[in-house]
Amino acid sequence: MLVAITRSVSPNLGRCELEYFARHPIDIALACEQHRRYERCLESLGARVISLPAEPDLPDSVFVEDPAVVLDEIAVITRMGVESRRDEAPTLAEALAPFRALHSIDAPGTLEGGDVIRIGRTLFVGLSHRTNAAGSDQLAAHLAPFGYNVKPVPVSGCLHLKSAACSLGDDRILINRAWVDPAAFESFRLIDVPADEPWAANVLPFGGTVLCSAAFPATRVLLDGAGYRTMALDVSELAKAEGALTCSSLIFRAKSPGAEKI
Ligand code: CIR
Repeated sequence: MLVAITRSVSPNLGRCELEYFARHPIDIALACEQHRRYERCLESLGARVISLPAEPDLPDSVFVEDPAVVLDEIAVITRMGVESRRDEAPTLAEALAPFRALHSIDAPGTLEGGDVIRIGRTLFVGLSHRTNAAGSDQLAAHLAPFGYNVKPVPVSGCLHLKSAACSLGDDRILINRAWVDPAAFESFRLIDVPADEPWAANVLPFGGTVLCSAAFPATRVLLDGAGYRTMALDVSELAKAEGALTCSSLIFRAKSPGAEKI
């Protein structure tokens, strides 16, 4: 059974962190509706959605991808690059504890899940404003006993590595080469986002479908043409907070902690 942990939109999402976007008013009721549709979509594709209650004092807490990295064997609770988001971790750790043994990233390390792309036993870790080399090294140390290989990848011009590139669930990667050196992904086939949709690389392959943002129709056409089954979701309000498709869920296979084999 695949589990997707999500968290309802904070009524204070309008006070979110922003790195690259100008602040625009966010329609909270619409953001909640879009988020519920996202959850229903994951359910329809086969996930058991565990929806955590909203955290009014934590504006960015809907973006549950960032405070944790969940592997088949363990989960690593991250130390986020911005102070305002660090209190998101404890309740997420509580939600993950029934499923995985928990490890953590500690100071001076910083790491956000949006900077981590896992493909098989390789984790590409974006070195961004939010994730530093110490965070990446700590992640590598936690995961080495399980046979994972961590490859740090410099990212510039966008929030996270997953703003610049995402796995399409096979041997292909959707990428904006302006923000990440494609040499990092030399053993993969690359699909470039259309020039007029630079923020479109953040897509979520799940349940045989690639979830795309409705704001990027040319990217969807491109992926349809490449043979993917796609589905467009309107995430306009979460996008104003610099969120996209991967950031609002933590998806993993259900399993009790302690069941892992080294
Ligand atoms: C932030 O700046 O942390 C949030 N406003 C957006 C986080 C989006 N996270 C993600 O794409 N993984």
